[in-house]
Amino acid sequence: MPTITEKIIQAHLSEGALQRTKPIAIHIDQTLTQDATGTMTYLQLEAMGVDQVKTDLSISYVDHNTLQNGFENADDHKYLQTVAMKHGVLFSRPGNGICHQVHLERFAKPGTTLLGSDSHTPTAGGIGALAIGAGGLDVACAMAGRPFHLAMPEIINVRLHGRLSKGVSSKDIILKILQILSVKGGVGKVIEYSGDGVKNLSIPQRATITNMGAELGATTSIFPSDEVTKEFLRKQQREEDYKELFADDDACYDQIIELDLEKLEPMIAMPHSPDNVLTVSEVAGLKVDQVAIGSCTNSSYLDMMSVANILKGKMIDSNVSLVISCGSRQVLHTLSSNGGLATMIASGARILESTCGPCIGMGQSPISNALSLRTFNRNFYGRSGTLSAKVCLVSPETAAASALAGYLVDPRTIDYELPKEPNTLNIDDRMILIPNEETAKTTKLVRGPNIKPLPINTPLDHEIHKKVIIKVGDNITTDHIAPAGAKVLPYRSNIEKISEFIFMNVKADFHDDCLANNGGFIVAGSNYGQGSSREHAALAPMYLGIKAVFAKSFARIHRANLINFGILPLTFQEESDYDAIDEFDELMIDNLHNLHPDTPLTVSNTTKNTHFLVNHNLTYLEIETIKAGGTLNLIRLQQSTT
Ligand code: MIC
Ligand code: SF4
Repeated sequence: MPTITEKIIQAHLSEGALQRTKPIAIHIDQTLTQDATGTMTYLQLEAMGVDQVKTDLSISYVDHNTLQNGFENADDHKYLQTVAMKHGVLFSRPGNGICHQVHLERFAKPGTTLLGSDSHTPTAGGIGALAIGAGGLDVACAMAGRPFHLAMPEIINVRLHGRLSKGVSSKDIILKILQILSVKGGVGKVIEYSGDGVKNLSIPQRATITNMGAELGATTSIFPSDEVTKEFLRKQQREEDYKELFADDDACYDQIIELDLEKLEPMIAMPHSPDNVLTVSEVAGLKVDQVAIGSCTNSSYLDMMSVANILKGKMIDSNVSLVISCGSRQVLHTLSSNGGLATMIASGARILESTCGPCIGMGQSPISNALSLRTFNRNFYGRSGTLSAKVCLVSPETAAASALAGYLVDPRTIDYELPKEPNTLNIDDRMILIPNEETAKTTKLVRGPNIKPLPINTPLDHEIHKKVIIKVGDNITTDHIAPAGAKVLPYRSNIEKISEFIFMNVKADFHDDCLANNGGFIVAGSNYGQGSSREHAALAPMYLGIKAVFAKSFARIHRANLINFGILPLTFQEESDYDAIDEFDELMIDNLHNLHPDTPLTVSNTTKNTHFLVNHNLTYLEIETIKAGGTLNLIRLQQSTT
């Protein structure tokens, strides 16, 4: 009877039972980090006093902050390399590729659990791994051998039928699902794929779909592991990692969505949300200024070869800037051997290194008021670095065809050759450093001046009386809270500095108002904290004295991050209570030392002389964590009593 998700969870269960929405804990087999979240993760691992990681495999990728326009990025990389070699973590050097693409190619295994300090960790669901994105502290805990806590997800079954038509890609499948479910439709859920259409999708195509499950807010997404998976692993010279994995025929799902691939059209997510989806044909003809191809969503060999085949023998439009980044050194190297890269260069494409690059605003900000077509997964306001730009998300085929034309083109209307799977791949893992006993003994940690000590919260007060520093609406992303981009990312290891940028594009005074009022509260609408797993969006507000967030609802990873750093995540019982609060109202919460699961809290608005009830939905463990002032404090308390 079990689904794929239930099979993997059952095999890894360390606490609880498989009852939907109830708290469970699972053993984690593999972890991954990337540099933008990794420095904090390893500082936290060090703070826990862990000598050697306890997982089957932990790997640290450097793929986000690679501009190095100053010493900060390079210093972070050196710290990451040394801390990895000291504590038994593999290290994928800058240039080796984007974490999710490399992990899919070289390490992800069907049937295993993977926890990554990046929200797109579910990319590995394409190969049948239960791959979950989390805050860095949760990943550090997993490396320390602790189980990962989550609510047993509900499971949505998406049944794919038939085969995609030429010009329609797996990106269009996930954009269609986003149109159906929206950016909060997956919260607390796993999206499990099945149907006769699955066998017609390659592993990277499946991974594009599970990658953008993050945009649904889903806990993760997963595909079966079948003959296609086996063949992919064989080409990657790791057939021994194959394990067949299907849901039972009578598996029970909470919701079923049927999708006919033959009827699907090219889709486009319009600004500024991945669920603002239309068909390309509805908006074809829009003038395009920039096209960016790559990111962990669409940078596989087949994606790149579709692009090369479309560009072949043609020149891009004179008003379009086309940038391309391959997802991994393996893809780039293979393209350089088979002529695909030469085709791209000849067409006028600007080739970037195999990193996240423009996806996280590390360069290539488009011109003012631009329409930028990107094969990425997020088009949140401001993420490209140009506030006035309109970023749309499309498939590689739509992107390449539009780069040639200078306007948005439905790729079904053009002629090109469909790419074929390569016979051989350039497999070369020498950019991945492997730790051993010797490196553990002899490596000296290198901590550059930008790497500042971890700020730690104080235990929870019994009564908190503070002002509302900011009130925001629905679907606030962690990009709104803690923006990325070339100016900010170098400070990911320096919380004092990064706290100056919190809510920068929403309310520029947020930082100063926090300081002037000795911290305060945040009030938000639904799905607060969607998007990136960056724990800086909790850690920096904590540093500024934020004690609680009152929201209509929370995104999963951000809620966990708030708890990890001792900030109360509270939900309104009534919409009208949200409406009645204004910025700078003073709120008072008391009786906090008597927090109990399922018991609401009474909040007094002392400015307006009113009261309202909020839920906290905290488990016993989460209550202990918040009371201690966060996970690290709780671990220290536990260590001092054993
Ligand atoms: C993103 O796509 O937003 C990021 C950058 O990869 C983040 C992680 C980060 O902020 O460092 C994510 O997806 O979790
Ligand atoms: Fe990197 Fe973009 Fe993928 Fe995040 S979404 S991991 S920034 S490529």
